[in-house]
Amino acid sequence: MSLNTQVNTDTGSLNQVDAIVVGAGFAGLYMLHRLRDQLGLKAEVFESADGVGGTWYWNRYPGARCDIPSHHYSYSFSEELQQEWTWSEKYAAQPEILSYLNYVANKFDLLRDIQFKTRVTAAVYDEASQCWDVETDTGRRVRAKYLVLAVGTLSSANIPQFKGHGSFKGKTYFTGHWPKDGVDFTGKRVGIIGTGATAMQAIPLIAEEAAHLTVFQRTPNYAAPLVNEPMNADIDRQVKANYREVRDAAWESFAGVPFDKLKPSALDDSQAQREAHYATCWNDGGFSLWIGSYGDILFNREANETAAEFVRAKIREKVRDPAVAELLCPPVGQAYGTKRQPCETGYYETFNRDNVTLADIKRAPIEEITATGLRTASAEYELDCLVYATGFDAFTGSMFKMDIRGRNGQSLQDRWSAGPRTYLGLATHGFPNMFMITGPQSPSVLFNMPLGIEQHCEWISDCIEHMNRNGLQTIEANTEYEDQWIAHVKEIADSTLLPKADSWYLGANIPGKPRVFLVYLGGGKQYKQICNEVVAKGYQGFTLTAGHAHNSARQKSDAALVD
Ligand code: N01
Repeated sequence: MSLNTQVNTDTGSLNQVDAIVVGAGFAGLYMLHRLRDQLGLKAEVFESADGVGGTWYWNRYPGARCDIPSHHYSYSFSEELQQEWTWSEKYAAQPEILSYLNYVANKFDLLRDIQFKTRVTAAVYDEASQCWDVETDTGRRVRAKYLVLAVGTLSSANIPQFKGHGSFKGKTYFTGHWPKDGVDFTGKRVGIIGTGATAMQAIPLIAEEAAHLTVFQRTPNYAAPLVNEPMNADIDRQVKANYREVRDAAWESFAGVPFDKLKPSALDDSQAQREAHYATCWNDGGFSLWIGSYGDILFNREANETAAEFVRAKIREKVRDPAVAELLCPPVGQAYGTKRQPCETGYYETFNRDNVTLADIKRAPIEEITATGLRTASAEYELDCLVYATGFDAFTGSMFKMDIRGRNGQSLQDRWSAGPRTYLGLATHGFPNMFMITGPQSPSVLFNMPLGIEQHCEWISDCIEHMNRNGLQTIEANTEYEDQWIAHVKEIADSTLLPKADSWYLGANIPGKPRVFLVYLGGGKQYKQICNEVVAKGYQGFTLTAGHAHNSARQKSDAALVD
């Protein structure tokens, strides 16, 4: 049994539940399962889409697939689930990942507590009740003791506002909001803006269909081959027979996916040895070159340049026209892997096709979107379809779309005006009982997302269980621990080359966004240890309170309800 009542407030009645979760992707689904099925709480999930999946619901563009092997890119919390789900490819494509998440939602009977087509517009902390009052665009008003933001790090699209934005009379598509029924580009003149991980997946497939594809590239990117293949039945059997060990090995690794060829320094090897080692990692595919080749390439410029030059040589090998190859090669000075390394399948070879043109919009920027296409500083492009693969307002974009107000009516956006301030990427001062899953300053996007999400959901539900068992009403991060955490995240990041790149890890892709490195780079294992130590030390760095006197009856009842 759990709390599920109506309460009367100054502004009328609203439903009361124990916890509200925003978002029904990997994070929201597992959070609901933990809170409802393991703690026995009344939890409600709000999701703006009409189905589960989060990022995997929206990103249906051609070629969308994970680039961490499917066996790793999945939940580990249920052995039964691990055994009964079989992936069809080494790296699952978006439709299969979405089917998986639907399967999970059905298997754990989650759908009945998710309100679809419902966007949370505001969440305001009410000092009197010490609860969160949440409003939605469907007019729902719900009060909850706990608010969990499971909104995803890459959910809010970055749509550049070029002059003439909206005036194109052809079809405009956004990769992060792709039509459910797909798009038929047959016979069309297509333009795509962007050459990040998304565009690199989409471009080869769009090129196969379109009459002509123009790729508008501002910054060339270093990509490595994905090397996808149908699932090998023997590997699947082996993994399933040893899933515990597979997951343990993932947690032992830096990014939540094990690589077994990592050597300490690129500079310790001769050029021939290095090239052989890079070639092996390149052929392994995925992130093997990026995080599985040499330990110093993301720390030391000289070491980094050896990897960068290896990739440039591969691009020159693959692309027949030397001028196009040069344009696709990131220049010396643009370090390899300091922006997230995309994984590609036939991307570079696509530029050998007669129906594909590469437009350099660094040299000749886009000046205007026109009714018939777009105009750059050097040419006019007539198009039937224009695709924006221009990335995301990462980490904070989705949070700031809601009016989140903590103590004293302070908005999250105001408190974070100089950049996100979190403790462990899980909580922020002034916003009691509000948790973030894979929030800024946690390992998030530089760790295997499903595993990182599980660790956060478990930490949060254990914390809530602790609070309810002990009759506590609020938990709030302390500013001095927040300061220490922010400094710690920065110190680790600054020891690497990553903050030197203009990447979305720093918000550098969004005009006006504070430039703050938003990922904890100490590795998932170390991060998990820190989170566990915080708990072992009695939630060190948090203030936990028993709440107002008038709430004491409720605290007791909460405690009784969950015990
Ligand atoms: O976005 P991006 P993405 N004018 O920001 C260009 C994850 N992901 O969606 O580099 C012209 O990387 C921009 O140019 P520039 C993954 O973590 C995972 O591709 O800023 N161009 C760039 O080329 C990834 O890192 C998978 O100069 C403009 C592109 O648009 C993250 O999502 C698959 C522009 C944006 O690249 C984001 O990737 C795909 C402007 N005004 C993505 N604004 C998996 O496999 C932007 N651009 C799991």
